[in-house]
Amino acid sequence: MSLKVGVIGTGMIGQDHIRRLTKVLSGVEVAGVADIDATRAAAAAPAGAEVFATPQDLIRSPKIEAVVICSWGPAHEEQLLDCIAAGKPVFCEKPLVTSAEAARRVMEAEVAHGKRLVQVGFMRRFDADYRRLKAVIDGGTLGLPLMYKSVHRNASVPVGLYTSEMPLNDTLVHDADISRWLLGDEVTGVEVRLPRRSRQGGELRDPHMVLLHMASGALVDVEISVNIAYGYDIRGEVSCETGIAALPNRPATVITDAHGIRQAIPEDWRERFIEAYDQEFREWIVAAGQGTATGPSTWDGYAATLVADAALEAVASGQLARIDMGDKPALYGQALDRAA
Ligand code: NAD
Ligand code: ISE
Repeated sequence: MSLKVGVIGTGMIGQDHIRRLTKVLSGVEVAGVADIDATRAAAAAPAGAEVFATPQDLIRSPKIEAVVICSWGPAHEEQLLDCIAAGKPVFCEKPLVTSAEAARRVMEAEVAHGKRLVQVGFMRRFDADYRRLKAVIDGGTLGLPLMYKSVHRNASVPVGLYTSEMPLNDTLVHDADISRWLLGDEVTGVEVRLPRRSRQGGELRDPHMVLLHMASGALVDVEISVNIAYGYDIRGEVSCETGIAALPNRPATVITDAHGIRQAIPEDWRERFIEAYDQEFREWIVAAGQGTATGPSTWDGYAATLVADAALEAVASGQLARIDMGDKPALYGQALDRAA
């Protein structure tokens, strides 16, 4: 039996997820699509899939058992609330929503429903290199993690569509989530420093140097560069009490020619995280088939939203912006170990 899925938002990542749901993964079928751009939805619809007039029609259709949201961040709240009201498991691309209040509304609805329905698209947690790195930290052989360095470089971002807030409320959310997950910790404060502006992005505020203060006292420094030109470069290194654990360089064919000896760098997130996206959907399909969700939760999406809000506040004030997450609903499990 295949899980019948409806995809909302058929832009860049929506099309890539439709490709993996139809051509790569098994046990799933894209039975419907919807987009405010009906022409784009029709062009992206796989053979046999219904093109729904609105996301609400798709969510409520008896043909659709589970939903994948790939629309713009500001549209996520309403679509998530509709999925929860319909009792349908939903995979929602990051950011979960675009304000802390919206995240709390989604959490309240899911808690009232009584069982997890939402998985957030923090795909790094499904990447084999990050999983091996976490296993080393959790194994404890290097002692406690003290500092983490997260480097997040994009070759370029869409001109005009990607604004100066987005390095913090669209891109940093991945580093915030992976830091919490890797270190088993919570973010309690954020500082941001603005280095010399890159001329690559015109007026765009880029790059950013972000410092996350963790509840354990560990510190995370994050470089966000979104117009670095040479490629999509993601790095991570954890400094512990008696050693260092780092992500490896991605294996790539070594080319030797008149320009020297070199290895290709991924162009963008689609290439760098291709296996991680596949794996996050494998695990989602299993959970959704059982009427629930696994992996990054609404609570995790809320945490990343608070970090984004605090980072924007820190840019404006030049000061440390503090975060108070409030109590964690029992639905989302115990407080993180090292966050106590
Ligand atoms: P995009 O602009 O290429 O596509 C977004 C699509 O959503 C468009 O086709 C647009 O018409 C549609 N849309 C907007 N509002 C809608 C609404 N109310 N109802 C239905 N459709 C609507 O953007 P994208 O790059 O595909 O990003 C989509 C989402 O995925 C964003 O939240 C983004 O942050 C996230 N994303 C995640 C990753 C990742 O690595 N996990 C990578 C890229 C994008
Ligand atoms: C994009 O939306 C993503 O989520 C990518 O993973 C990230 O690297 C990029 O900066 C975002 O704009």
